[in-house]
Amino acid sequence: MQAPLAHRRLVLGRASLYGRAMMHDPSIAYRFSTALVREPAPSVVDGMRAEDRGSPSFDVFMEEHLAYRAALEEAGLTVHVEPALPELPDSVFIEDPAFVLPEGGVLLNLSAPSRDEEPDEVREALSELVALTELPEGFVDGGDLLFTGREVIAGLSKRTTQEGLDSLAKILAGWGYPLRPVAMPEGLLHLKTGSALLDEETILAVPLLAQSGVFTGYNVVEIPEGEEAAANALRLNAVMLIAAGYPETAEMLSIMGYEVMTSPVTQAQLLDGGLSCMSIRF
Ligand code: CIR
Repeated sequence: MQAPLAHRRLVLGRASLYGRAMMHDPSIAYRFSTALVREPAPSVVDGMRAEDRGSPSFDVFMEEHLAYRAALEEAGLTVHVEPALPELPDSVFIEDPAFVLPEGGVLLNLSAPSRDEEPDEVREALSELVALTELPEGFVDGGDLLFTGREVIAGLSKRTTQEGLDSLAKILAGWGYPLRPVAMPEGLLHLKTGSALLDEETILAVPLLAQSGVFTGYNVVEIPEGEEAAANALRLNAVMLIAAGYPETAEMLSIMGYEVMTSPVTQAQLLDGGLSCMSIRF
């Protein structure tokens, strides 16, 4: 998709697919039929956060979760809802314990001790929907994995280890996808806290990540200053779903030709979460 002149300055590098051997149709990275989500439990108010800006309200979290599920459906996905797990406060962030590609899914290992039982809890539901394998060693959070259709860009965050990425790379190699580990700047929990796929050649990112060079080979669209939280977004079929409350980002993407939908995630944001973290899409 060609950016209009007003937004060309936001495009830092141009991707060229010329000459690249393509084994897969890269639009598989945003064509989805199914999502798995987990209801928040009342214990979500005790979820982890890097900085305490107040605890979420369970009632408002639930309302926003319902709106999120409706948005996924409106974007064309069938939503499977897993029951709340009161003993695991962060389990609503179901993206982290598993990673699913068109070829199958991988149950990951979470390094945060309060979250280490979450992969076990998604095993059953996910194995009914996709062929599932397990990460043999190391730690990887799903929030650090950005699938672009031709490769997986993987953030070496405080939660994700090189050992984990090495063992994930072996699984992905069997499916024909290279894994590219990238260093993460300070201040971002996960790679997808600060970036999202817009299309197979284009990534939306906070300036910190956009300017760090981790997205070499892609067009990079920078989030407007002050709206950094809008980078935790989701391309879902024809729709770009962004968090409500970021008008400059919404306008920029609309002008670029994307069909923008919004959904509020104010309570998830208090726990360093957002749109991407609350579902597994495939
Ligand atoms: C955590 O710290 O693990 C949760 N409070 C937030 C997880 C967000 N997940 C994501 O970005 N994929």
